[in-house]
Amino acid sequence: MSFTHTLSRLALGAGLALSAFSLAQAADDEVKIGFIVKKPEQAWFINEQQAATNLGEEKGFEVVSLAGEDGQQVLSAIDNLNSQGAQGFVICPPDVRLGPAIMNRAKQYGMKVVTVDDRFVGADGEPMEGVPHLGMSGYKIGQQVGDAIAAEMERRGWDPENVAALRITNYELPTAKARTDGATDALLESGFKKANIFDAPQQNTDTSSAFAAASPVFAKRGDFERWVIYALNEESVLGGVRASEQYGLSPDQVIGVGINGSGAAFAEFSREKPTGFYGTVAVSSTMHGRQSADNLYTWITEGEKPPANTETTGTLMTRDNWEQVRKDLNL
Ligand code: FCA
Repeated sequence: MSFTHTLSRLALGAGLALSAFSLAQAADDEVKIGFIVKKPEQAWFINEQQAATNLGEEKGFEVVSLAGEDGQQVLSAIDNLNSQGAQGFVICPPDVRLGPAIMNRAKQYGMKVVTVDDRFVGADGEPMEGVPHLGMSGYKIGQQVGDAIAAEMERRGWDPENVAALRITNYELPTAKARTDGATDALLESGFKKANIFDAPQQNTDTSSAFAAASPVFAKRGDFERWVIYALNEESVLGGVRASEQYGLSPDQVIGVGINGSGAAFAEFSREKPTGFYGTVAVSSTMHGRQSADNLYTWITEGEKPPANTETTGTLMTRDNWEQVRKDLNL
C-alpha cells in the first residue's frame, strides 16, 4: 500500500468517524419540549399548541402536545416527557396551586419550565416569580370588557337603574379574578349600579360550569329584563348567554362580552342571527403559543432565562369586525 493511499484511507476513516460524531452530536442536541394544557378540547388551547408546533417545525425542534386536566395527569405527562428525552415544557396548569408539586417533579428530571396563561401560585399564596410566565394583563383586559359593555349599553339607550350584571366568577384563579375585577371597576366607573351586580361562582373555566352557575341567578332575579354578562373567558360568557336564552331572554335584552377570541367566538359570530354574545376581547393565542415555546427553546439552547412575567394585550372583537381582527391577530 502506497503512502498516499494509506493517508487517504486514514483521512476517509477520520471523515467517517467525524460524521458519525456529528450525527451523535446532532442527536444529543435535538431539542424536544412538552406543551401541557388544562383544557385540551378548547379552541384557545388547541391553537396555542398548534402555534408552538408550527414554530418548532420552523426552527427545528419538536413539540409534544399533552393534556393535563388534573394533577395526576400533569405528573404523568412530565414522566412521559422525561422518558422521551424532553428538556422542558410549557404548561397552563389545571390548578395554579399545583405549582410547587409540578416544579418538584420537573427538578428531579432537570427540566426547564415556563407557564402560559395561568401562573403558578406558591405555598404562600403568591405568584411563583422564579418560573417565567407569559399571560394576559388580566385587569386591563377586564377593563376593556367593562368599557365595551358600557358603550353598548349606551348605544342601546339602557338606563343603568334597571340593568343587572351576571358576573361569572372564579376566584380560585388569580387571572380570572383580575379580569372580572377590571370589568367590574370599569362598569362602576361608567355609572353601573353596584347593587345590580350578581355573582355566579363557577367551578371551572368552561361553558358547562358557567351555565350551571348562571341559571339559578336568572331564576332568582326575574325582576330584571336587561342583563349584561361577563366572566374570565368567552366560553364562560357563552354559558351565561345560553342560560339567559333558556330563561327566555332575547338577544336584545342581553349584552355578553367575553375574553379570548378563539374558535368558540368565531362560531357564535358566524351564526345567522346575533345572540346575546355581543363581543369578546381577543388576545392572540397564536402569539401566546409561539412566544412561550420560543422563550423555553431559547432558554434550553442558549441558557437565557425568559423574562419573569410577560403581559399581553387585547382587541375588542364583535360580529362586525371579527374576521378582520382574526386576521390581524394571526388566529
Ligand atoms: C385562562 C382561561 C383561558 C384563557 C387563558 C388565557 O387559562 O381559562 O380560557 O383565557 O387564561
